[in-house]
Amino acid sequence: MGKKTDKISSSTPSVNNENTRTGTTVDAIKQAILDNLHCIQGRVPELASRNDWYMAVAFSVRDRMLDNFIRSIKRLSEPRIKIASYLSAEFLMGPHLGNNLLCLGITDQVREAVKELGQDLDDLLEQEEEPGLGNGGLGRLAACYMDSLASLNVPAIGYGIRYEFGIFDQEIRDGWQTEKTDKWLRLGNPWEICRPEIAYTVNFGGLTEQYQDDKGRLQVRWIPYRVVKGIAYDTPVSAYRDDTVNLLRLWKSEAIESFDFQAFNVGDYYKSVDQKIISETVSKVLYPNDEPEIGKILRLSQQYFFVSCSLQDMINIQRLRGKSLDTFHESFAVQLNDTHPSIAVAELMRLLVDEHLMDWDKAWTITQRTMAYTNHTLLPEALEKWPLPLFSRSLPRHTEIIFEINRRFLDEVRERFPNDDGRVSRLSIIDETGEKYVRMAHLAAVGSHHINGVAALHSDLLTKTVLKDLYDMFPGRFTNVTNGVTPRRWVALSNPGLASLITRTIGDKWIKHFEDEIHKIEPFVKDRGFRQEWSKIKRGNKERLAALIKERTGIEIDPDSLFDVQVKRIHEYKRQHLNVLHIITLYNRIKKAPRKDIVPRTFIFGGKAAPGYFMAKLIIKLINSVAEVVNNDPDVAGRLKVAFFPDFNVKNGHHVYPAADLSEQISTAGKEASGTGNMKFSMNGALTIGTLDGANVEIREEVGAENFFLFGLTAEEVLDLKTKGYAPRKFYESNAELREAIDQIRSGHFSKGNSDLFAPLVDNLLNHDPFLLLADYQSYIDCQDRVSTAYRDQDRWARMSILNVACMGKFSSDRSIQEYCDNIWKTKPLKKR
Ligand code: F58
Repeated sequence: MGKKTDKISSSTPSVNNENTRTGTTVDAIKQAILDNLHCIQGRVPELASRNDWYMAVAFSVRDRMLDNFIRSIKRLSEPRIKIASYLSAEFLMGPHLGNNLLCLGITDQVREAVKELGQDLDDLLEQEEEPGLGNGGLGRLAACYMDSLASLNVPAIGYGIRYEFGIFDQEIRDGWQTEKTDKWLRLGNPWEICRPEIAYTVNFGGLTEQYQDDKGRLQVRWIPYRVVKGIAYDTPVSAYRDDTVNLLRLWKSEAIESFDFQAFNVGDYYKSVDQKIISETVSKVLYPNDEPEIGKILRLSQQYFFVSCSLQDMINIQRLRGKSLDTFHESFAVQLNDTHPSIAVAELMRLLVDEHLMDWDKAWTITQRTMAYTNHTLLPEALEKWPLPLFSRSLPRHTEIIFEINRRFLDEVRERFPNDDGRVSRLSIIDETGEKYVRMAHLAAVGSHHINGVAALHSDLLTKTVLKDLYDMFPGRFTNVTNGVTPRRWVALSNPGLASLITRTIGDKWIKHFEDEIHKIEPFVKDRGFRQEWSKIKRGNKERLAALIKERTGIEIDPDSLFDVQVKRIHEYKRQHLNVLHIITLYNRIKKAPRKDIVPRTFIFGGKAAPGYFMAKLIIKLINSVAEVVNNDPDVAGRLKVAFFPDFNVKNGHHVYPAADLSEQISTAGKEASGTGNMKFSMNGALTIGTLDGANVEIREEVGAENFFLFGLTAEEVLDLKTKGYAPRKFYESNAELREAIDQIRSGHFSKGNSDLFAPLVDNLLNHDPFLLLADYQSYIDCQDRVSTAYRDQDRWARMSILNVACMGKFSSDRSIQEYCDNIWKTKPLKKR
């Protein structure tokens, strides 16, 4: 590393000091770290803890982002720039330090500087507690999109909630999941900037009343029962080797002072403290469920809280631009990440009509031109709806507004489809078929100019199933944007070995222009040396994962075995238990023919279950129970191993995806909206075994049928089978291997003779099997046999692996974001200054 010594002028005030705040030589960075250790952590090196060093390094890196951050924020107030506002209740950003070093291009210098200070950069990277402000795919997608927005120089703000406690930490005790609160802020968060002066008030409860304004017009005033304040916390999100540093603005809830004073003045000190606690509760904790929980008033408060703060913030930016609210939709493209922020439709109406006295029709046009809605699910039970009584108690004014939106909307429906009361009732934003509910997907769809699914199959099925009536009403609004993931974090950062080989082979443009560049490695599939190097890198990644699994679980795994990996939330539709049936089948085959030559496999699972999702937790217990039997049976030693990697999160994902040989994408066709883990695996050279579900369909199209292990019923066949009447027991009775596996689970073979433990799982499979495991079992097993055969030919496997990566260009989130910009937001990248 070149160690140019930039002279430090003693007369330069430190804030403007080129060297310590912005310099990128090893010496400048070293000095910066020491300064921050001294000035921010208040420590001398001899007494500094690892966290002190981590903080000092993180602040030094952040310092180097600030010039561009400040410049990018300033540009947000330029009148003609259209800002993409990504509203999401979840942002699963993952650890920042490594990614920011990568974006700034200073990893080597910082590594050296840290080394000269007696520290190890990898230890400090490990020290970072990741902000787990999301549950899974949806939150991680938002993070990949923030990365791409910055790298494409699109002016953008991500708006969300600064949960004090993110997704719980998972521990495995006696094979069961236990949850521990995620105290991610405990040691401080060096990446955020708190901005107490950027604060908005948010009302809850109370009632509304009419009044006449000074022009004699009838207006509505909301008199709330409670008022809380939202404070902005800003995190910079940097482009890869470019100037844009966008803004992730998360809101923390606090008490408003006036409430304290009110109570204090009448002497009720405790009541004022109560108020503070209640107010702070709003942003306290992320709901850890992967399906919406009906009737949780706090969840509705969270949604309204962050949406209201965000829209008020946008209106404030519009004011700073000196522009009228009449052109709000020209300044902002608001994307609703699922229905969680869909109250934005009613809130923007309220702000425009009640607070800014705009007339209804104009406000509605602006609202519709501003909002767009992304749907992420096909499970009808996952479509969000709020019980009307609860909703109207919290948001009385929004209820009125929604009723008025609905009244006008249903008039349109009646006009388009006369004498079709069934349709009117199905389309109504208010579900009145029994207990009354507010249907959030309907609110979002009615108030948006575009509605998109997240993979081609998903977008198509939406128009035929859960959103069919809305599609019939607004066919022109529906579109598809297939998800993508960022190649920066998911290849360049997490798989440095592979990244370096690719760069040595085709140059480094692939990191920024993945879609156009990555296919250039394809010709090298013919190069034996390249293939060997490719395999060597995978082998190294597998060794490192093996060491980590040993450290975390005590389980020893063989890096020469096929690493067969399924990491994702635990859910019945994702069918981790189908994977388990395959493990048991292989186990039984070996037991029957101990000398049989089989391809050694290591099955690796990871993922969290919603704390209240009994069946998902039982599946975790099943995996661990089968693991215990298989891993300790001398007959299968050296051939089968099963490991459950605890606490799967972004940070752990960095180690898992690059080490996989086989990626399990085995959901029931028609249930997984897209999947994004499937893309991360494939980008890292794992082959996929999967159904024709979500983005698997498009991955297979890209990599070619011959490089993808396909099995199972299609979405259409699934529907067909269910309509005709599905009898899982028939499959059980007619398939000896399947019967044996299920009987073993039932009899207690994997649970020390306890035949009660897995009874709910087995009963469900035999009597209902809503996700068709038994119907797909044989097809899956046969496909897995083909996988094993293919793996025997390591050279062929390497070819397939290379082709997988070469064909992944489409699945860069840069491509997805470009489509959002071109087709939905009509935003343009910032022009260079
Ligand atoms: C996921 N949804 C989809 N929801 O399941 C997955 O197929 C898709 O790839 C991904 O979105 C991105 O589009 C998902 O992760 C949640 O976690 C919600 C959290 C809040 C409650 C409802 C589920």
